[in-house]
Formats: sequence, C-alpha cells, structure tokens
Amino acid sequence: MSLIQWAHFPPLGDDRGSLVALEAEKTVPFEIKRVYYIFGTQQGVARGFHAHHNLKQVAVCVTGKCRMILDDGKNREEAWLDSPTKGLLIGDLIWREMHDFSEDCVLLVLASEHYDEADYIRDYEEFIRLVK
Ligand code: T46
Repeated sequence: MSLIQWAHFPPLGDDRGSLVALEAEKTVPFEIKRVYYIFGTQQGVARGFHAHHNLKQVAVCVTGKCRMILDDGKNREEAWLDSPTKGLLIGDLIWREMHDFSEDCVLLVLASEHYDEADYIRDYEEFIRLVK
C-alpha cells in the first residue's frame, strides 16, 4: 500500500466562494486533540525530519503548497500538498520531511494527541532501528 493516503475534503461552494468543514471521526479519521499551522517558512528551508511514536495527523495546505516526503524505513514517497481540499494522512512511525514551501504556504495540521516532545524521534538512525 502506498504511503501516500489522502483525506478528501469536498468544498461546499456557492457563488460566494468555497468552504471546507473538517469534522473529527468523519472527514478526519480520529479525534482531534490539537491543531497547529506553519506559515512564513523562509525560502529554501525544509522542516520536519522526525517521526512520532504515537501520533496520527492530517496535513493540508490551506493556501500555497509544499512537498512532503514520507518514509516508513522501507519506502520513501513524496507528494505535493497543493490543495485546500485534500489532506495527507500521516500515521505513527513515519519519518516526514517538508520541502519547497511556497512563500504563501499555510500548512494546517490536525493531530490526534497533545504536544509531547517525548513522542518525537528526531534521529533517523534511531527511527530505522525502531521500525526494523
Ligand atoms: C510534524 C510536522 C508536520 C509546540 O510547542 N507545540 C506544537 O504543537 C508543535 C507542533 C510544535 N511546538 C514547538 C516545538 C518547537 O520548538 O514549536 C517548535 C517548532 O516545532 P518543530 O520543529 O517540531 O516543527 P516542524 O515543522 O519540524 O514539525 C511539525 C510538528 O512538530 C511535527 O509533529 O509532524 O510539523
């Protein structure tokens, strides 16, 4: 199965424009405990470079775009987040990197757990040891 799995967010549009509703355990397949967003990323800067022990997330570029790399220790795949109507699902024990942020990029992330620095695996060698 591909590492790239999308959640689709149908736009509720009318002649005034568009609206997307994100609902826990419906359009987003888990209970949402935390929301954060990344914006103003400097040109040429990459982010991420870690995995999580126990965290499910959906990442969606509500404006602009960036390129996400996902790596499960066996396969490495990438996808452009470039639409406010599609969210990338990121499960446990997946190494992620975000590259090529457009200047206007706002990356919204919905997370299944509260912030916990102890949940991060920031060393790639350690990640590989854990997933073997
Ligand atoms: C992820 C990718 C997609 C907090 O205090 N609370 C939070 O909820 C978050 C997400 C971060 N922080 C602090 C921790 C650092 O001092 O904000 C700072 C920047 O976080 P970090 O360097 O982890 O940011 P990214 O962009 O490398 O990674 C983030 C998430 O941390 C991570 O879980 O999957 O976005």
